[in-house]
Amino acid sequence: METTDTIFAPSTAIGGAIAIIRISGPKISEVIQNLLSVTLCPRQMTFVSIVSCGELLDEAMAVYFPGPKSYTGEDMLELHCHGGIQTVRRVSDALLSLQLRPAEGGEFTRRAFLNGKMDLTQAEAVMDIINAQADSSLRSALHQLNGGVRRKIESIENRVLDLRSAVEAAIDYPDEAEEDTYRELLRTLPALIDTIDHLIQSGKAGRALREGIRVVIAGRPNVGKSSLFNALLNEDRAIVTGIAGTTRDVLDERVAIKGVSVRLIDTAGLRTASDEAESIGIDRAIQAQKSADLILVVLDGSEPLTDADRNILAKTDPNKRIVLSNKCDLGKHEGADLSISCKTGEGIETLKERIVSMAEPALADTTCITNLRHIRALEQAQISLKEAVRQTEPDCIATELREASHHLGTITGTDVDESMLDRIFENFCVGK
Ligand SMILES: Nc1nc2c(ncn2[C@@H]2O[C@H](COP(=O)(O)OP(=O)(O)OP(=O)(O)O)[C@@H](O)[C@H]2O)c(=O)[nH]1
Ligand SMILES: [Mg+2]
Repeated sequence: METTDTIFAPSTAIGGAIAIIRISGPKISEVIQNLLSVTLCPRQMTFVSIVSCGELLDEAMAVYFPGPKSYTGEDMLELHCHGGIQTVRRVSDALLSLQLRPAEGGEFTRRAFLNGKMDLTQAEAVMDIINAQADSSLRSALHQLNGGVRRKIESIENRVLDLRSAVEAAIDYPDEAEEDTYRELLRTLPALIDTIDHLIQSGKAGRALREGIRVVIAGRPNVGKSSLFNALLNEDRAIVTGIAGTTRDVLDERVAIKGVSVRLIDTAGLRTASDEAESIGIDRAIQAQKSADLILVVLDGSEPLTDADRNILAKTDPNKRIVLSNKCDLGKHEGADLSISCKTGEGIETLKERIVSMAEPALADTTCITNLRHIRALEQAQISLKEAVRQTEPDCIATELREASHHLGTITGTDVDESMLDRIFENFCVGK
């Protein structure tokens, strides 16, 4: 793509103390000459007056990054102006009058990709970093920015490429030796398919966890589930009463617990329902438990265990639950994992730590591929490779392998078209 025009955009949010305007393209020297009338040392912040048509627009700091040692790989200039919409407007007008163009969302990063400063997974990581809601998402995006995903995909791409050259050699020079070479390599294909499968599965799991681990609060009526829901959310979200059967529907709220994104789910108390609404609520509670990453089983410490409690304990997986003895201000069950009181707040902090520590091993794996586009492309590549295993004719095998290479190439960006780039960068913010 031709990138001969010079683009600019404010890169900071309106309303801050400082507004950074980024400029990239061949007209940087002209901008410096016309608006700053100083010589800027590369990569050195310099105090400047921005003057257009004899009028002072702002006193600012400027940094000049000559290409290719810049973010986009082109000549770049950053103007650190005073914040506020008027300054940004006046400087933008001056840049427009020099025939510069306002940048589209993600255009700086798109240029960085097109100029070979980063591969596509790294370009996408830039946006993931900006959008990261939880600490674990940020860490995984940084790993991606660092080339972690690219390296993984490239190693798979190389193995497919080796196989392709062997098969294509056997097509071009059909003799026994060539045939043996590629048959040998073909035997390694199932292992490669397994590797891809592992990447897809761990990627999907990691993705789900990053979107929020599902923590379901379960227990018989009136033990304090909704009180716990409110305590973990730090707000009075669910209705709490002394009457058993208060919660009817499933309540679902997002909360960050010590940097981990959690989908907290309050459910109806499990018992024989007294009416239709409660019965539906109980069915939903059972469904919610099935899809939980973690279940908080709440017992009422002020009362002896009942059959309903024992039933819930029997039906939940000990590896996926924390058994809580609530109302410890009144009494406790010794067999529980932790005693808490939603009334006094006792044990709630410890509970938060336990929730996070149960989720952490999975979240600590920052190396998994969590971008949906990458997962989809891996799935496509896997389909082609499986097809290659099934084929017997070298021609057909080569076709499938080429297809697999193409799908892998779309991930790192060695094999993408304009429309795909448009789709990827359309969600970027302006100035990045
Ligand atoms: N003393 C004491 N009372 C509590 C505690 N936690 C909850 N309660 C009380 O227990 C009663 C039931 O609390 P809820 O949170 O509505 O219980 P629930 O498990 O959601 O009940 P259902 O929605 O009916 O299944 C309320 O009167 C709460 O005030 C606690 O730690 N100590
Ligand atoms: Mg409730």
